[in-house]
Amino acid sequence: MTARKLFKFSLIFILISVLNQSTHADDGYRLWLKYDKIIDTEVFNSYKKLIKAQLIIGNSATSHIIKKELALAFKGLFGEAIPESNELNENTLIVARQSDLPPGIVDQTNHQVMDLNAESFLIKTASIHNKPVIIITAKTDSGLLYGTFTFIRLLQTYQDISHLNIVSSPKIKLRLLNHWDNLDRTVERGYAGFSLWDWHKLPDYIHPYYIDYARANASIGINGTVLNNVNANALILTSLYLTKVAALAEVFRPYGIKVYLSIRFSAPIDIGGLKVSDPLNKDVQNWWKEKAKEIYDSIPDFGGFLVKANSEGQPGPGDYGRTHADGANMLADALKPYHGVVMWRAFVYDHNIKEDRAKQAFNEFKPLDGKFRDNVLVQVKNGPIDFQPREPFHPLFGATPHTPLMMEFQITQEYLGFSTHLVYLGTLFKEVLESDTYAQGQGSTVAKIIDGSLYGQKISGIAGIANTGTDRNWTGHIFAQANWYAFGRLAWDHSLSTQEIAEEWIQLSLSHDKEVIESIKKIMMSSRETTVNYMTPLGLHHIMGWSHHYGPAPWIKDKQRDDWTSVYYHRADKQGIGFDRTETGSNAVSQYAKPVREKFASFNSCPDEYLLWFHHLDWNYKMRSDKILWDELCYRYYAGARNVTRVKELWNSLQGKIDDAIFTHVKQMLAIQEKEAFWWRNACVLYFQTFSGLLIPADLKEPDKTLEYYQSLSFPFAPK
Ligand code: GCV
Repeated sequence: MTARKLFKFSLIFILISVLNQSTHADDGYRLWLKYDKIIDTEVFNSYKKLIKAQLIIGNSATSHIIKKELALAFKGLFGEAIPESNELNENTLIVARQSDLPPGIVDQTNHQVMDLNAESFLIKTASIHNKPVIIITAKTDSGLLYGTFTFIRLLQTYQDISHLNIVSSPKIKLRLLNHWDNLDRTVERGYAGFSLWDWHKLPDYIHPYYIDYARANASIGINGTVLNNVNANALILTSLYLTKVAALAEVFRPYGIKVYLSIRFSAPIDIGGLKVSDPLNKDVQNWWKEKAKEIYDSIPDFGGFLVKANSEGQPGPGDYGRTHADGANMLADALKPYHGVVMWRAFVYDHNIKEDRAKQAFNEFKPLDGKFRDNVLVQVKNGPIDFQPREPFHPLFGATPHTPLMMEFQITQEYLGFSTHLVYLGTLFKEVLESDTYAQGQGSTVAKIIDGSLYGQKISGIAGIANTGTDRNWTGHIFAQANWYAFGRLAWDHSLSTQEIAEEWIQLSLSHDKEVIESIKKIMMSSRETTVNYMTPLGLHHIMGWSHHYGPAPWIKDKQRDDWTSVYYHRADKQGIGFDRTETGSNAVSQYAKPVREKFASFNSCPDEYLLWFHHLDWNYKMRSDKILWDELCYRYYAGARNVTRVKELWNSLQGKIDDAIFTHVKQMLAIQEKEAFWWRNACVLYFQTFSGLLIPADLKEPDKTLEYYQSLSFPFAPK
């Protein structure tokens, strides 16, 4: 080889090595289960000392999954496999159901395992024949799997594992994702591509991401999935589709995930050839019984039905003059022999009732308390309108001692910037869960109602509208993964703090560097408040683009329903702004328990966050900040937008400290978010100014475009 050629080859070699080091492009597919090699030598060595072999006892499908997951994790984290063992050696990791534990170990764990429920687990350092070991044990396979994922998470987050004694049980029984996925693979309010479920190729083709979806969910304790949209197509219940559903159920089963379906109430007519779907009609009742039997024949652990009825044009028992309880009970009776549940949604508002939409669910469901079968849960959105950036908690929480209420959160960001805006929802979820309803005196938090502890209810549940799709990174925005993650972690344990969840997620997904973690945590923790400020500060709500809900449009009026317009909600006029929900207005405030009612009803005690939700106030109303309302509104809008710029700068300072591909992805998203935050700010301030007639405070920069410009924008193909 000539010197010239040698030089050329060396150059290429150096170039390839440099590229290999600096352009590890993380596409986000691995979510929080990355298992990248441990970079901290001290941690690495301590783990290598403590885990020398793994012994997994059991022969079920779940045991095999556990074995595979641990092998994958060890290979990634340690760069090499940890040998599997058939016997107990020093520093062996033992994973076994309680009933399979070797006798010496049983003695050391028995009293703790006795307290476990079917999904709980114990992770413990112990010794057998004087040899130190680590044990993961549970009563069931699901518990073991949760314990395994928790143990892996300890390693991923570099925790000390030399003295472990973790007992963990889920606080809520049903922890579900709700997919608003249609059979044609579009996703209602989905911003991350198409539906994950490839119905056309099912049941024969099992896409590998079904398995990764199950792994991700199991790793955070989610134990159920409603596969299809609540605006349901009855075809899902035909045998053609049930075979496909059964195939998915089979994939998910060993991961402890049950499959549920949204049903269309008129299915007996749509696909059953009946003339009615009246819940009191014998033929209709029998049709559902037969259908339940058919489902359970192929999916023995089928979870049950989710129902949207008599809401936004969906059919329901009301079509026959029957109540929601009549409808729910008919389905509950059909599912009862197989231990299935009905999750009946409280998101209802009637076309013909001229009542404040915020009041309608309470008005319809409160009188039905105690009338539902014991396998019915009423699923309630977190607030009384519709997943707005901020709403007070739904007044039904606490109001139904005899009916278990299931929480419905929206993980997909329909009203929070789609998947383009970085908004960490952990803080929103937590704010709602910690709200005190005072239903049984102080401390009657929403969380205690949801987990069943306040009224001693036997079933409990929480659902999150999924933000997943076929986008390579699953959720559109890398940070939207954190919302899926936070939902799962809080569903398992609502006492976790949102900071600790954020920190955990950052370590699992982005970095172990302390400064980087702190910067990103700062970004995440303030992100929801920032968004509220540039979209709907001070309790404003429902002022977004018509139908697709993209961008600001407080000027929307004259639609087929008043309560689908923006002007209905903000009620701005020359005198002031806000929806009077006190006695002098719709009196929605009366639906809350006394101390809450009193707090919200007086503008002196009503928190600023909910002020315009409950009150119509003068533009010159003096706020706590000493500013007049108009000025405060402007400052909030400007602060929100300004904060996005700050976040952008903080993010840019992280270049080179996190994966390049992720850095660039988020950087571009933040640029869009910044543009849209300024758009929200300008459009809203200019529009409300037409009513207030007041100047934008002098220290704030005037918007550079006119209101007419913002009103002229249209987005015919915005996702919806
Ligand atoms: C699935 C809102 C959304 C609809 C959604 C509905 C619901 O109105 O905009 O897309 O429909 O809530 O939760 O049923």
